[in-house]
Amino acid sequence: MTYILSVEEMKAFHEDGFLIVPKLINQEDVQELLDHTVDIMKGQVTVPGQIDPPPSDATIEEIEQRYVRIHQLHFHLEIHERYLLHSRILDVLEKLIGPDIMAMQTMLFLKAPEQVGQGYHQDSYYIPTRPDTLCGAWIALDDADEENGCVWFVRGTQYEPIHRDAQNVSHDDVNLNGLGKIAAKYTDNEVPAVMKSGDVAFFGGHVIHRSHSNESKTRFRRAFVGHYANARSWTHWGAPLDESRNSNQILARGDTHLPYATPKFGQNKKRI
Ligand SMILES: O=C(O)CCC(=O)C(=O)O
Repeated sequence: MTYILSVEEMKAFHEDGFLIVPKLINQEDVQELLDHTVDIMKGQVTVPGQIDPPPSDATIEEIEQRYVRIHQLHFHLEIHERYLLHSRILDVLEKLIGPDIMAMQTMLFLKAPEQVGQGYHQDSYYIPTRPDTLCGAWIALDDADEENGCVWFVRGTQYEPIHRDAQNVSHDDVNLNGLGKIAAKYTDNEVPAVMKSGDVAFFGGHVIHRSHSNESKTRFRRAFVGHYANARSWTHWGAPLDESRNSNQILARGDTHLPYATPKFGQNKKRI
């Protein structure tokens, strides 16, 4: 079913810099991705150079602590490509960044009990696009809250420039992280993205955000994150230097005058 974004939701995204769409992904889909994530955590899925089999004598706890997050598995795993291109995510993005959408990055967060968070950062610092149309889509696979290390967004920072001169971005010590001073200008505007599994948070590339460590002793905080931009923005990000702009980015919807990649697995597989 196509998701139709309401005027209120559009307004909230522009006013706050982020938008949480409740229940965008149905429980059957969330469960499929969660089951696969459990297989990854147990070492039942391996990707050479990225996910290695655990040592044969590793305990469950040791296995769970091996990875906090894993990047770009959609280049290797059909299921990750499929969720990167999930039609309900694209329905929302179409309204937020335009009908021509390129899919750029996936991250799978595992965040077992006591695993670390990530300090203040702006995603467009890492993934530049011109014009800057970057947008993240953060799918909660588990319920996420303050205890298990949900993401915190600083409202209003979508109008900040990308602070390229800030030191130690992503450092979790707010006094060392150069964006700490910028975030401090927005007192009371930092909000926890408390979400249920299947909810999706969309956030622009300039929005300052962070997450704290998982303080729970028993609960995971798993999430699947895609990063997207308008397919008519250009980028050298993620492409070998000798290749043309955008050549590594998948055209997820619409059209573009720029080069693009096609899905590796998607054409003949179940589309969602
Ligand atoms: O999930 C987290 O802990 C951080 C997420 C994040 O920074 C991102 O998706 O850009």
